Amino acid sequence: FHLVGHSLGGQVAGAAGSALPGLPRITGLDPAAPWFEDEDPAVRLDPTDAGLVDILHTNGGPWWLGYVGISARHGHVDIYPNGGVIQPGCKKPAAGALEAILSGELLEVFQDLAGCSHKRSTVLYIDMLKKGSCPYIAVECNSYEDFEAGACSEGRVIDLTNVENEGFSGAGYMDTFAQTPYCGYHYVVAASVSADSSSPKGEIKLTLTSSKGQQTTALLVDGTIKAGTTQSVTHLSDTQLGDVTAADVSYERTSIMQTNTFVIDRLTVMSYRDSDWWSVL
Ligand SMILES: [Ca+2]
Repeated sequence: FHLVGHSLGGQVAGAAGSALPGLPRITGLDPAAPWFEDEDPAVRLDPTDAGLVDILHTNGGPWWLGYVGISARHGHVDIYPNGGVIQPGCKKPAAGALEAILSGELLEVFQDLAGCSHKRSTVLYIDMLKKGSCPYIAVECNSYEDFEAGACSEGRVIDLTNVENEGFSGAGYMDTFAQTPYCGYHYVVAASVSADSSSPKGEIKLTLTSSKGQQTTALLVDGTIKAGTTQSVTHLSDTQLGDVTAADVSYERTSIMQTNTFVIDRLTVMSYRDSDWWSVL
């Protein structure tokens, strides 16, 4: 048996598991937080409820601010798509509340708010079961911020369509798109900015072209471009790149008072999935 439960159902699956010794697996899809988070493991989903407890967190946060799911790790495997709080294409509760008041469409907006990020866990899970054209992987990392900054390029890569055979225990992070196909190809893009550059403020985008002609545009920096450092980012591409052979740099400065010369000495692109490195000088 493999129990899969969404929201309150995730907590119910935990209760069922604690009453059924030997249950092999429970998958919790954004298990509900109100009245469960920080409570005793006996009354909530926890790793003792099944041989493998894996959780997708998609709307974790304080329930009094409108979030529905638990954000803390409560399983053997805890996966945080897009950081696990707000999903792409969904609104933050506070911003949505303002919109609801302004538009007068309170009921519609609140229904959308309560559901969008929270329900995304079920949408993603069903998509994973279908094993479609793009990979569902997550990367072991200490935090979503580190993952986004490309700091976990050596973290373990977990195949989410095969969690039961991965033997992994810990927290994993991934990005998705706002609509189907949600999954994509994760890359670390890292650029060494020469020490004799200025450190201007602005936005750097890199359009990478592979030898087979695929292209993707990564936002490398949005803020201060730090001279003498390596700027890195995790980028989700909708196409699988082959060898990256060219990179077009676009720079939009946000401060007119500063000099804005910077030199990228070295650019590397790594696929999390294949762990192969390519260099573009
Ligand atoms: Ca329990």
